[in-house]
Amino acid sequence: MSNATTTPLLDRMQPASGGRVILDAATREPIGRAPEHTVADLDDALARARAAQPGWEALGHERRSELLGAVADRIDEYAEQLAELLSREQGKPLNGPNARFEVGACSAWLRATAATVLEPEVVVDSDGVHAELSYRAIGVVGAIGPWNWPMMIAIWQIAPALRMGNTVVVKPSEYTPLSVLALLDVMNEVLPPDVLIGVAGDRDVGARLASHPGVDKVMFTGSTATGRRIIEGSAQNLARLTLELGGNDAGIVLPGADPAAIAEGLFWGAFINTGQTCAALKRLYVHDSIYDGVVDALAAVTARMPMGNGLDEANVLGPLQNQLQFDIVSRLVEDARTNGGRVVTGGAPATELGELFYPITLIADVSDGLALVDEEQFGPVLPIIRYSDVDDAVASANRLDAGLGASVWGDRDAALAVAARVHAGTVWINSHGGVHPMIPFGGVKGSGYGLEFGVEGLKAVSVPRVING
Ligand code: TXE
Repeated sequence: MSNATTTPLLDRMQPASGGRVILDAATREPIGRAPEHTVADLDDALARARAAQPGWEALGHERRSELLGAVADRIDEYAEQLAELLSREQGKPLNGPNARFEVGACSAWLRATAATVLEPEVVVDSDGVHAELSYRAIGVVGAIGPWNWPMMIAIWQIAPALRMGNTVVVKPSEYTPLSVLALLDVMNEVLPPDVLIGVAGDRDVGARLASHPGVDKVMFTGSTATGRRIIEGSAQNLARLTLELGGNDAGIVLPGADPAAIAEGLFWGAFINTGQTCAALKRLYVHDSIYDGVVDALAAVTARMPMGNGLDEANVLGPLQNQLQFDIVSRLVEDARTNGGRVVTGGAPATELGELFYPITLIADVSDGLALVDEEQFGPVLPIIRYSDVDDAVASANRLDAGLGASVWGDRDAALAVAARVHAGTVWINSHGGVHPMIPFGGVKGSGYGLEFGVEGLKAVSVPRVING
């Protein structure tokens, strides 16, 4: 199998000279160069976005929605090229809930966002008082994204912002600029000039975007450490913030749950995108009565999920995207082993597949306090912890400074009662990590603040205006 093809989309993004060489995550061969924009380029982009904003807002909701629908159609036309580029740069396979799925989510999200309406609300209408709350565009939105779901998360930030009449400057992760720039290139075949601009720079460009006086709102998905810096930056420009800072989602499997029935859901909850997902299941608490059954059932599912080069249709799991993340995963597994964790499957790099491949690794018989449990692994390893009292499992789920998602598995009524005690932005019942364009999504505690998606997501990229009288 050859993965040396280049897509026409990739060709048309190549800078005339220089640029950052981007490697294929699976083969570590160069796939192209990404432009390296500077802080001066960013200033220029923001000025252009500012100039374009009033015209975009003036088009009105209906026309903007039409255009977003046309953008979605155009993404669909390029879907296979986009998916191939994403697969090579990010590492996720074409097949499974991966690259084609991600590109499909981009157009689906655009269409759903285009169809969502944020109605004005009459808040008081009595005793001679009439007050109405409505929303209008903020202005220029800065969108700073990560490398794990680079296209989909960019769309999560862009779609509501454009829908409400803002213009957007996007700063993709330095690990995955090509995927995002290609997506923007396709979108810009439809959108008016300067409504959506990509600036592919490093952390300095990100920091400047977050604190720039020409930015009114920052949408950020990335690490908690960077999120804190963005908050500091916003002291300078008073930009409003939506911060999605990852998490350390707990899953609680209740007594009585059927291990065979839930194993595949647990597997994909933990290992979608080879574990590199913000709202993935990252620590699993299983009741003593079914502990061995759940571990065995998860191992059985793992055995039938092929990992390898993403362009091979057989594969549904890929490499880690970058060396840093590979090193984090390796370190956490070694530490768990040293501290008594039982490696059920995996446990050492899969070097036969390539430099950044790490197999699905299940580690049993561990407890809270272990680094693998307490830190976000963001990769293909899952600690499985035994509990005997549900109160202890809830306390464990809530003890960390993270609160993006969580899940409870078992009888629905019992699970709902437990879910009500879990401190997380979303608690899934008998599944983990599914998102929907109309269901608000966002974290609590160290996972950040602000909601994305649906009507709440539109409010987050708007400013309120009360008409009183
Ligand atoms: O994130 P960063 P990285 C977690 C995961 C991973 C860790 C680091 O645990 O190991 O974060 O990943 C830009 N001002 N997640 O290094 O550094 C940067 O250029 C403004 C969870 O990729 O936060 C990039 O575009 N922007 C996460 C983006 O911020 C700055 C997904 C994210 O980079 C900046 C990915 C600054 N001072 C990793 N510094 C999730 N929530 O799912 C950097 N950037």
